[in-house]
Amino acid sequence: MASSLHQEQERAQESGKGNPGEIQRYDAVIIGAGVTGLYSLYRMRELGFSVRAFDHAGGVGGTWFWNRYPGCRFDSESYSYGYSFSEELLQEWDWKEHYSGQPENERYLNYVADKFDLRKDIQLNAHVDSAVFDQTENCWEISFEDGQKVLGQYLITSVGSLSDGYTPDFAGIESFKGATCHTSKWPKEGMDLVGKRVGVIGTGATGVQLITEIAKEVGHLTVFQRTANYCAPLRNGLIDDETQRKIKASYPEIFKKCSETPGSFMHEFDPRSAMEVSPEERQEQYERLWAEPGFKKWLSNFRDVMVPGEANEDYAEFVRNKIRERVNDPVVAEMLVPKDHMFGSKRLPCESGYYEVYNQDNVLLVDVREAPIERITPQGVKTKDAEYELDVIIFATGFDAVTGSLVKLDIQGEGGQTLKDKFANGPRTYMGISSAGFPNLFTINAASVGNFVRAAEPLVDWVSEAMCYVRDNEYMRISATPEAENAWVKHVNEDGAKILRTQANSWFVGANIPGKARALLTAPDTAPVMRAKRAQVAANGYEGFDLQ
Ligand code: NA7
Repeated sequence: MASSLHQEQERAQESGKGNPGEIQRYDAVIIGAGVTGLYSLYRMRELGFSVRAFDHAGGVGGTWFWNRYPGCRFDSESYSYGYSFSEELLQEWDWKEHYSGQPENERYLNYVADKFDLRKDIQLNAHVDSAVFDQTENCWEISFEDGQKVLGQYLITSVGSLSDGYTPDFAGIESFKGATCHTSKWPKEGMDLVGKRVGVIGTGATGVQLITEIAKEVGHLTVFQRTANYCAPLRNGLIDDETQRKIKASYPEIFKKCSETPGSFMHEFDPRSAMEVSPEERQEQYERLWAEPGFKKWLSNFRDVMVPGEANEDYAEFVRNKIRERVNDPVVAEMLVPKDHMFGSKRLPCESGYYEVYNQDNVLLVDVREAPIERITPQGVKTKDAEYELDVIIFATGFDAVTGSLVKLDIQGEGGQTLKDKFANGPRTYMGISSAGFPNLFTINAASVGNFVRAAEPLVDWVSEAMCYVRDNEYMRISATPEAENAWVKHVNEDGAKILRTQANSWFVGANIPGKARALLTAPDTAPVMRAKRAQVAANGYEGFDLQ
């Protein structure tokens, strides 16, 4: 009898659903089974915590599950993006391309889930309704749309930084007779665009990848551009056997290099100033790096190319001229040349033939800053100047970044305060990871910046070690103190104002979402500085945290 009850409980634990009416309790409940959630699950389980991850998707992979639009791929080197925690995984997995595409990236994350037997602790198709902190039990009660509830001493939000797709509230959107789709909800079965009249709204990193790819098959393409971007050639390629061997032999060096650079990419700045060298030498370096793949063009360039000032503008003009060279019609070329923001103040898309698309006869570029979109009609898109008839409208209009997915979880801390209210004027955290009044909540998605997995792994390690510290010292809860939080918010606002990422209207500062408070959504510090700060905090007995 006892043993059958035990087996029943084990089965219930395994299915994760528990017996009817029973609430399962875990040390940590992880929301999200993307790159950060998968690693959080692995790491925390290794450290002996009972953990369960939940994701609203029907599969693992997060970003790489949802963003299956044509052309979606890395623009960090594939081998710098993968997990580093398992040497066996590193040696087993062959990246096929230098900048791997979504199907391969999704396959990789599924491979990881299988290899480390993560699926048994993951529940998919699980839509969180709310997460409420119970002050007497020191735990979170997480409720799901289907009525399921679970308890977790810790709540780990691995919900991604760019996961809450944003579609502008255009008038008449429901009246459109054709098909519509946001790029981050691209259907698994794909969309039939062959020979169709397709409109794409948005020319950020997503739009640039998508437009280049679908221009090969659509009947006619209309691109609605509000802001021209600085884009640079990706120069992707297949990885041959010899290179594969070299990559596998040099993972320690690759990861060491990434750990030393500001954004955790494998490119180091040239310590010289662009303005210190002769114009010829400067031009020679710009051209040489332009011919290289990926982000090297700016992250291995003169150190001041990525800071506001003369060098930044000099390089911006170099990139503008590269754009002009590739577009046949000078009027269209000028429309594609960015003039209203500094190079690097918005995310810099890498492309594979983007500008040549505008030399095709069946492609039309529409400037919707000049003539804004007034409404969507049953036939297509109506701007101030004209109506464009379409069969399909694709919204490549970005994300309510970093805080969007987080506040939608309806997280309620001490005294019933919601994270949504608390973040109404911008995020209020300590190092992006913890917020006063929300004990045992670690907002991993809000603290990761740069080359994603490189930033996420050390962060998850740090959080896991903090959890061990709490356990080993027999505390029950950990949360940021209001003083530490105030100091951090001040630092983000004051030091953030000096960096390139805050100089334009972009998702970095929430300026892409009407009504969202303008505030830097990530740390203003480089990745090595953030790691050092967190290490110092831990070494000082979790300074700035209240432990009870
Ligand atoms: P982004 O970079 O936020 O780009 C969104 C695009 O959509 C951008 O061109 C916007 O123009 C445009 N947009 C947004 N709203 C409108 C309206 N109302 N009318 C016209 N155009 C609009 O999102 P992505 O998905 O491309 O990239 C996000 C990140 O994913 C990227 O940084 C990478 O890290 C991966 P705007 O520039 O605001 O004028």
